[in-house]
Amino acid sequence: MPTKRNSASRLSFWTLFKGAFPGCRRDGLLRAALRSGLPKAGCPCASLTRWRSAAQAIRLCRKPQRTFGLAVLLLTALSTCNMSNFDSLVWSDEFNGSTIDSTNWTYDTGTGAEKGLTGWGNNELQYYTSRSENARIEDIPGGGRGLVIEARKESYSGSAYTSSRLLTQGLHSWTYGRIEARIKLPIGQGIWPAFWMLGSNINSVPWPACGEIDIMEYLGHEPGKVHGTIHYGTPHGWLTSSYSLPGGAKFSDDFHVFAIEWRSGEMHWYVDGTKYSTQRQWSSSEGDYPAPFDKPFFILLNLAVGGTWPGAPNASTQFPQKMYVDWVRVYR
Ligand SMILES: [Ca+2]
Repeated sequence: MPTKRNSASRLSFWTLFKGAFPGCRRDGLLRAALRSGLPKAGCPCASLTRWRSAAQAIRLCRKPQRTFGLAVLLLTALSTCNMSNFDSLVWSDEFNGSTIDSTNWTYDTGTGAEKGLTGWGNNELQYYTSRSENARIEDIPGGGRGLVIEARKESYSGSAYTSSRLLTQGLHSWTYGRIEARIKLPIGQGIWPAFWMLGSNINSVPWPACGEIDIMEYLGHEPGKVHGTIHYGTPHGWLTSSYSLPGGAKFSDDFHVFAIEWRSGEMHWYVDGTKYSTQRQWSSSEGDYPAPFDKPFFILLNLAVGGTWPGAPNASTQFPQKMYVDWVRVYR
Protein backbone atom coordinates (compact mmCIF):
# COMPACT_ATOMS: atom_id res chain seq x y z
CA MET A 1 0.00 0.00 0.00
CA PRO A 2 2.75 2.50 -0.83
CA THR A 3 0.39 5.16 -2.14
CA LYS A 4 -1.71 5.19 0.97
CA ARG A 5 1.36 5.23 3.22
CA ASN A 6 2.78 8.13 1.25
CA SER A 7 -0.43 10.08 1.56
CA ALA A 8 -0.62 9.46 5.29
CA SER A 9 2.96 10.59 5.68
CA ARG A 10 2.31 13.84 3.83
CA LEU A 11 -0.76 14.51 5.89
CA SER A 12 1.17 13.87 9.09
CA PHE A 13 3.99 16.10 7.93
CA TRP A 14 1.62 18.90 7.01
CA THR A 15 -0.12 18.67 10.37
CA LEU A 16 3.22 18.83 12.14
CA PHE A 17 4.39 21.66 9.90
CA LYS A 18 1.34 23.75 10.60
CA GLY A 19 1.82 23.05 14.29
CA ALA A 20 5.37 24.31 14.06
CA PHE A 21 4.33 27.41 12.07
CA PRO A 22 0.97 28.41 13.48
CA GLY A 23 1.16 31.98 12.17
CA CYS A 24 1.60 31.09 8.51
CA ARG A 25 -1.18 32.49 6.39
CA ARG A 26 0.19 31.42 3.03
CA ASP A 27 -1.08 27.87 3.06
CA GLY A 28 -1.52 27.88 -0.68
CA LEU A 29 2.02 29.06 -1.29
CA LEU A 30 3.37 26.51 1.13
CA ARG A 31 1.46 23.67 -0.44
CA ALA A 32 2.67 24.79 -3.86
CA ALA A 33 6.24 24.92 -2.58
CA LEU A 34 5.96 21.45 -1.12
CA ARG A 35 4.81 20.20 -4.52
CA SER A 36 7.13 22.20 -6.75
CA GLY A 37 10.30 22.49 -4.72
CA LEU A 38 10.90 25.99 -6.08
CA PRO A 39 12.63 28.14 -3.46
CA LYS A 40 12.34 31.89 -3.01
CA ALA A 41 14.81 34.13 -1.23
CA GLY A 42 14.16 36.46 1.67
CA CYS A 43 12.11 34.23 3.92
CA PRO A 44 11.62 36.03 7.27
CA CYS A 45 10.39 32.99 9.09
CA ALA A 46 13.49 30.90 9.73
CA SER A 47 13.97 31.88 13.33
CA LEU A 48 16.00 29.65 15.61
CA THR A 49 12.89 28.83 17.58
CA ARG A 50 11.03 27.65 14.53
CA TRP A 51 14.01 25.70 13.29
CA ARG A 52 13.96 23.84 16.58
CA SER A 53 10.24 23.25 16.21
CA ALA A 54 10.75 22.11 12.65
CA ALA A 55 13.52 19.72 13.65
CA GLN A 56 11.25 18.34 16.32
CA ALA A 57 8.51 17.90 13.76
CA ILE A 58 10.85 15.84 11.60
CA ARG A 59 12.00 13.74 14.56
CA LEU A 60 8.40 13.02 15.41
CA CYS A 61 7.87 11.47 12.00
CA ARG A 62 7.79 7.69 12.42
CA LYS A 63 9.16 6.97 8.96
CA PRO A 64 12.93 7.46 9.20
CA GLN A 65 13.43 6.55 5.55
CA ARG A 66 11.47 9.64 4.63
CA THR A 67 13.31 12.04 6.90
CA PHE A 68 15.65 13.29 4.20
CA GLY A 69 12.80 13.94 1.82
CA LEU A 70 10.79 15.65 4.52
CA ALA A 71 13.78 17.83 5.42
CA VAL A 72 14.15 18.91 1.77
CA LEU A 73 10.45 19.72 1.59
CA LEU A 74 10.63 21.62 4.86
CA LEU A 75 13.62 23.70 3.76
CA THR A 76 11.91 24.47 0.47
CA ALA A 77 8.75 25.53 2.24
CA LEU A 78 10.70 27.68 4.67
CA SER A 79 12.45 29.50 1.85
CA THR A 80 9.15 30.12 0.10
CA CYS A 81 7.07 31.01 3.12
CA ASN A 82 6.36 34.70 3.61
CA MET A 83 4.28 33.93 6.65
CA SER A 84 2.91 36.34 9.21
CA ASN A 85 3.42 39.38 7.06
CA PHE A 86 0.59 41.02 8.98
CA ASP A 87 -1.22 42.45 5.96
CA SER A 88 -4.72 42.12 7.37
CA LEU A 89 -6.02 45.02 9.46
CA VAL A 90 -8.06 43.47 12.28
CA TRP A 91 -8.64 46.51 14.50
CA SER A 92 -7.91 50.21 14.53
CA ASP A 93 -8.95 53.48 16.05
CA GLU A 94 -8.31 56.38 13.69
CA PHE A 95 -9.50 58.93 16.27
CA ASN A 96 -11.24 60.86 13.49
CA GLY A 97 -14.57 61.37 15.25
CA SER A 98 -15.64 63.92 17.82
CA THR A 99 -15.28 61.86 20.99
CA ILE A 100 -13.20 59.00 22.33
CA ASP A 101 -14.86 55.70 21.39
CA SER A 102 -15.94 54.00 24.62
CA THR A 103 -16.21 50.67 22.78
CA ASN A 104 -12.45 50.84 22.24
CA TRP A 105 -11.08 52.55 25.31
CA THR A 106 -11.50 52.64 29.04
CA TYR A 107 -9.49 54.62 31.60
CA ASP A 108 -7.25 54.00 34.55
CA THR A 109 -7.98 56.89 36.90
CA GLY A 110 -6.45 58.19 40.11
CA THR A 111 -2.95 57.86 41.51
CA GLY A 112 -2.70 54.09 41.42
CA ALA A 113 -3.47 53.90 45.14
CA GLU A 114 -6.89 52.62 44.11
CA LYS A 115 -5.09 49.50 42.86
CA GLY A 116 -2.57 49.40 45.68
CA LEU A 117 0.06 50.92 43.39
CA THR A 118 0.52 54.50 44.57
CA GLY A 119 2.37 56.37 41.82
CA TRP A 120 1.40 53.52 39.48
CA GLY A 121 4.31 51.47 40.75
CA ASN A 122 6.83 54.04 39.52
CA ASN A 123 6.45 57.00 41.92
CA GLU A 124 4.64 58.92 39.18
CA LEU A 125 3.19 62.28 40.18
CA GLN A 126 0.07 62.66 38.06
CA TYR A 127 -3.57 62.04 38.86
CA TYR A 128 -5.15 60.28 35.88
CA THR A 129 -8.62 61.45 34.91
CA SER A 130 -11.10 60.69 32.17
CA ARG A 131 -11.91 64.40 31.75
CA SER A 132 -11.74 66.01 28.32
CA GLU A 133 -9.14 68.35 29.79
CA ASN A 134 -6.79 65.36 29.84
CA ALA A 135 -8.02 63.20 26.94
CA ARG A 136 -10.06 64.16 23.91
CA ILE A 137 -10.28 64.08 20.12
CA GLU A 138 -9.25 67.25 18.33
CA ASP A 139 -7.52 68.60 15.23
CA ILE A 140 -3.88 67.62 15.24
CA PRO A 141 -0.75 69.24 13.80
CA GLY A 142 -0.37 68.57 10.10
CA GLY A 143 -4.11 68.08 9.54
CA GLY A 144 -6.71 65.51 10.43
CA ARG A 145 -7.93 64.56 13.85
CA GLY A 146 -6.41 62.53 16.63
CA LEU A 147 -6.39 61.57 20.26
CA VAL A 148 -4.76 64.14 22.52
CA ILE A 149 -3.52 63.16 25.96
CA GLU A 150 -2.71 66.34 27.83
CA ALA A 151 -0.58 66.56 30.98
CA ARG A 152 -1.44 69.60 33.08
CA LYS A 153 0.17 71.23 36.08
CA GLU A 154 -2.80 71.73 38.39
CA SER A 155 -3.77 70.80 41.90
CA TYR A 156 -6.22 67.92 41.70
CA SER A 157 -7.31 65.57 44.50
CA GLY A 158 -4.00 65.95 46.26
CA SER A 159 -1.80 65.62 43.16
CA ALA A 160 0.16 68.40 41.48
CA TYR A 161 -0.41 67.19 37.92
CA THR A 162 -3.19 65.60 35.87
CA SER A 163 -3.04 63.46 32.77
CA SER A 164 -4.74 60.43 31.24
CA ARG A 165 -4.22 56.74 30.66
CA LEU A 166 -6.38 54.93 28.10
CA LEU A 167 -6.48 51.18 27.68
CA THR A 168 -8.35 48.52 25.74
CA GLN A 169 -8.47 46.20 28.75
CA GLY A 170 -11.68 44.18 28.83
CA LEU A 171 -12.62 45.48 25.37
CA HIS A 172 -9.96 44.33 22.90
CA SER A 173 -6.87 42.16 23.17
CA TRP A 174 -4.65 40.34 20.73
CA THR A 175 -2.13 37.52 20.51
CA TYR A 176 0.57 38.17 17.89
CA GLY A 177 0.44 40.66 15.05
CA ARG A 178 1.80 44.06 14.13
CA ILE A 179 0.64 46.70 16.57
CA GLU A 180 1.47 50.25 15.53
CA ALA A 181 0.57 53.86 16.23
CA ARG A 182 1.38 57.23 14.70
CA ILE A 183 2.34 59.57 17.51
CA LYS A 184 3.79 63.05 18.04
CA LEU A 185 5.42 63.17 21.45
CA PRO A 186 5.65 65.95 24.03
CA ILE A 187 8.93 67.22 25.47
CA GLY A 188 10.54 68.25 28.75
CA GLN A 189 12.08 66.99 31.95
CA GLY A 190 9.72 64.65 33.80
CA ILE A 191 7.52 63.87 30.78
CA TRP A 192 7.05 60.12 30.22
CA PRO A 193 4.62 58.99 27.49
CA ALA A 194 4.19 55.38 26.47
CA PHE A 195 2.47 53.14 23.93
CA TRP A 196 2.49 49.66 25.42
CA MET A 197 0.71 46.40 26.22
CA LEU A 198 -0.01 44.24 29.27
CA GLY A 199 -1.03 40.61 29.55
CA SER A 200 -4.81 40.35 29.75
CA ASN A 201 -4.47 37.97 32.69
CA ILE A 202 -2.91 40.69 34.88
CA ASN A 203 -5.74 40.47 37.39
CA SER A 204 -4.95 36.82 38.10
CA VAL A 205 -1.22 36.82 37.28
CA PRO A 206 0.31 39.99 38.73
CA TRP A 207 2.94 42.04 36.92
CA PRO A 208 5.55 41.26 35.74
CA ALA A 209 4.64 37.59 35.36
CA CYS A 210 1.67 38.56 33.16
CA GLY A 211 4.11 40.17 30.72
CA GLU A 212 4.56 43.74 29.48
CA ILE A 213 5.41 44.84 25.95
CA ASP A 214 6.61 48.42 25.68
CA ILE A 215 6.24 49.29 22.01
CA MET A 216 7.44 52.83 22.70
CA GLU A 217 8.61 54.59 25.83
CA TYR A 218 10.24 58.00 25.85
CA LEU A 219 11.72 60.39 28.37
CA GLY A 220 11.04 64.06 27.68
CA HIS A 221 14.59 65.13 28.55
CA GLU A 222 15.95 62.84 25.80
CA PRO A 223 13.65 63.91 22.93
CA GLY A 224 15.60 62.11 20.22
CA LYS A 225 15.39 58.63 21.73
CA VAL A 226 12.71 55.98 22.25
CA HIS A 227 12.90 52.66 24.05
CA GLY A 228 11.42 49.23 23.25
CA THR A 229 11.26 46.75 26.12
CA ILE A 230 9.65 43.56 27.39
CA HIS A 231 9.15 42.71 31.07
CA TYR A 232 8.38 39.19 32.25
CA GLY A 233 8.97 36.48 34.77
CA THR A 234 9.31 35.73 38.36
CA PRO A 235 11.91 36.88 39.18
CA HIS A 236 11.49 40.05 37.13
CA GLY A 237 13.41 39.98 33.88
CA TRP A 238 13.52 42.47 31.06
CA LEU A 239 15.08 43.05 27.67
CA THR A 240 15.39 46.53 26.22
CA SER A 241 16.81 48.47 23.33
CA SER A 242 16.59 52.04 22.10
CA TYR A 243 16.44 53.98 18.85
CA SER A 244 17.64 57.53 18.20
CA LEU A 245 16.53 59.72 15.34
CA PRO A 246 19.35 60.70 12.97
CA GLY A 247 20.69 64.22 12.79
CA GLY A 248 19.65 65.23 16.28
CA ALA A 249 15.96 65.31 15.34
CA LYS A 250 13.36 65.23 18.12
CA PHE A 251 10.30 63.01 18.41
CA SER A 252 8.45 66.11 19.61
CA ASP A 253 8.94 67.83 16.24
CA ASP A 254 6.77 65.55 14.11
CA PHE A 255 4.69 62.38 14.00
CA HIS A 256 6.43 59.01 13.87
CA VAL A 257 5.11 55.46 13.52
CA PHE A 258 6.04 53.11 16.36
CA ALA A 259 5.42 49.42 15.79
CA ILE A 260 6.05 45.96 17.07
CA GLU A 261 5.86 42.76 15.07
CA TRP A 262 5.09 39.97 17.50
CA ARG A 263 5.24 36.32 16.52
CA SER A 264 5.50 33.17 18.57
CA GLY A 265 8.97 33.31 20.10
CA GLU A 266 10.10 36.63 18.65
CA MET A 267 9.44 40.35 18.72
CA HIS A 268 10.72 43.11 16.48
CA TRP A 269 10.57 46.84 17.21
CA TYR A 270 10.28 49.48 14.49
CA VAL A 271 10.34 53.26 14.14
CA ASP A 272 9.02 54.55 10.81
CA GLY A 273 9.50 51.09 9.31
CA THR A 274 13.13 50.76 10.47
CA LYS A 275 13.70 47.71 12.63
CA TYR A 276 15.95 48.53 15.56
CA SER A 277 15.52 45.61 17.96
CA THR A 278 14.71 41.90 18.00
CA GLN A 279 14.18 39.81 21.13
CA ARG A 280 13.80 36.02 21.21
CA GLN A 281 14.93 34.94 24.67
CA TRP A 282 12.85 35.36 27.78
CA SER A 283 11.46 33.26 30.57
CA SER A 284 8.26 32.76 32.49
CA SER A 285 7.16 31.21 35.72
CA GLU A 286 3.68 30.77 34.27
CA GLY A 287 4.38 28.31 31.48
CA ASP A 288 6.82 26.99 28.93
CA TYR A 289 8.59 29.34 26.52
CA PRO A 290 7.35 31.43 24.73
CA ALA A 291 5.12 32.26 27.74
CA PRO A 292 4.15 34.83 28.84
CA PHE A 293 4.15 36.28 25.30
CA ASP A 294 1.88 33.61 23.87
CA LYS A 295 -1.51 34.90 24.98
CA PRO A 296 -3.72 37.99 24.64
CA PHE A 297 -2.40 41.43 25.54
CA PHE A 298 -4.27 44.74 25.63
CA ILE A 299 -3.03 48.19 24.56
CA LEU A 300 -2.32 51.21 26.75
CA LEU A 301 -1.62 54.84 25.85
CA ASN A 302 -0.58 57.16 28.64
CA LEU A 303 1.35 60.29 29.48
CA ALA A 304 2.97 60.09 32.91
CA VAL A 305 4.52 62.99 34.80
CA GLY A 306 7.55 62.32 36.96
CA GLY A 307 8.42 58.89 38.24
CA THR A 308 11.55 56.98 39.14
CA TRP A 309 12.88 56.67 35.60
CA PRO A 310 12.49 60.21 34.20
CA GLY A 311 12.63 62.07 37.52
CA ALA A 312 10.32 64.95 38.40
CA PRO A 313 9.61 67.94 36.19
CA ASN A 314 11.71 71.01 36.92
CA ALA A 315 11.51 74.74 36.27
CA SER A 316 12.34 74.19 32.60
CA THR A 317 9.35 71.90 32.01
CA GLN A 318 6.51 73.67 30.26
CA PHE A 319 2.86 72.72 30.82
CA PRO A 320 0.56 71.67 29.39
CA GLN A 321 2.27 68.94 27.37
CA LYS A 322 0.39 67.03 24.68
CA MET A 323 0.81 63.55 23.26
CA TYR A 324 -0.91 63.38 19.86
CA VAL A 325 -2.03 59.98 18.54
CA ASP A 326 -3.22 60.04 14.93
CA TRP A 327 -4.20 56.36 14.96
CA VAL A 328 -3.59 52.91 16.45
CA ARG A 329 -3.77 49.86 14.18
CA VAL A 330 -3.49 46.11 14.68
CA TYR A 331 -2.65 43.77 11.80
CA ARG A 332 -2.63 39.99 11.80
CA1 LIG B 1 -6.58 60.29 12.91
